[in-house]
Amino acid sequence: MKSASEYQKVCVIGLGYIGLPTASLLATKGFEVVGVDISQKVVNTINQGEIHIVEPDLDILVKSAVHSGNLSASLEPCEADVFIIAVPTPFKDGGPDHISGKKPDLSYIDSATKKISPYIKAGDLVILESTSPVGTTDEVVAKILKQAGHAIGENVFVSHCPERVLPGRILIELVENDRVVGGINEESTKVTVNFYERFVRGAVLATTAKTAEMVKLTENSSRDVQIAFANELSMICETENIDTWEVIELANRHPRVNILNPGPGVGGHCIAVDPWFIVDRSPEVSKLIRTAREVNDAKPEWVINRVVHCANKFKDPIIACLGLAFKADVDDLRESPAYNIAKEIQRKEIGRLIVCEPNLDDHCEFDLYELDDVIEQADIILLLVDHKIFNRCKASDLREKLVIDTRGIIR
Ligand code: SAJ
Repeated sequence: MKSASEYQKVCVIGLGYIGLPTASLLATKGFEVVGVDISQKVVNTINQGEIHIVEPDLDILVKSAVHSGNLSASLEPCEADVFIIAVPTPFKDGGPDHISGKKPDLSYIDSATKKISPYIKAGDLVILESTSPVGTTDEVVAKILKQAGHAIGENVFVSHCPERVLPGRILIELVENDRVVGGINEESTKVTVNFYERFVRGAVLATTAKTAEMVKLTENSSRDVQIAFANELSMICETENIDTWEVIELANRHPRVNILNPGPGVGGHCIAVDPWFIVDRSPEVSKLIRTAREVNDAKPEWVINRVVHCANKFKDPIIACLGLAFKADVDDLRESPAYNIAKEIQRKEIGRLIVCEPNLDDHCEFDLYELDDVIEQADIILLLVDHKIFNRCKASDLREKLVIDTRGIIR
């Protein structure tokens, strides 16, 4: 085994929301880093010291990492001491299977592993950071490398260290959060813990690869189940004509109750995806996790039905959508329930739609308006995202309007 300081050159596969911040952080900490991506455009952008994703302060970090000479991007991997795989793990196309739910697509991990294999030599460390179904580190990554003739676990080390950073706070949480490290054997775990301890301020906690995989899926499933509880509660309160947010606020005054916030559904690439990785492997015993997914996935349709109900009270209603992003104060529309609801209102021609998304300058499908303009024009105000700027909306100023507030911020 090499000494910790000999793990100095790092090859990061996948330069997205996790790979790029990780690569640039390592470069600014003095590691020599080559970032690899399948997109020539992404590679060119990074080599010019620019970025292709939006995340606070990432532009400054990438610029300084590239200018220091420690970070470069390439279409091809190269020899390194550490290989970090940070590629997407989406679903396979097609709807949920009635028994095992949606199926994970591990093809990106598969091809990333095959791509780095020719560059791996004795003493190297391979880390899978992508959120993965239990067993992937062993059954996909280690297996492919073993088949290629590497002495896995003996002189080539393989571990899982799941990313756990929150979009919007990635650069802070990359350093401050505790990390969970699980190797395919004890040696792998030890080498990987030593590596992360060189740049993480949080604790680096050692376990097995399978446990580390399950920990990550558990974190996001736990949040999904809790949000589903809040979403179900909001639908129950609506039928009883009770203010959900008052119920939650008062219930949360109990010392052992902490209910999360309802919304128009759960978006993003993580919480709405990862629980299916558990359901897919253990469908018979993951009924609650599956039901939570279904409750959260059904919430946008419930919101649309409420809009239809309100719109029926007008001849040609003007409907103002406040927010398109998947959550507060980001510009990310990936898997956004707000965006999907807006599209559906437009498709169904429920009324004339006007949209305010303060974190975007423009959008190819919607004309975007200032907050004051949409409020003035609208008959129905549909608040979909709790962006800070929407806190300005006061119930007392909106008495003439019909308000559907899916986030409970208009008081
Ligand atoms: N949401 C609610 N009510 C809430 C909290 C969130 O409706 O009370 C909604 C949001 O509006 C959004 C979705 O849930 O649509 C997810 O947002 P989020 O802020 O809960 O989480 P993400 O997807 O941005 O990031 C999560 C984080 N996981 C946990 O907090 C357990 C992050 O730490 C992970 O690294 C990330 O998933 C990931 O990449 O897996």
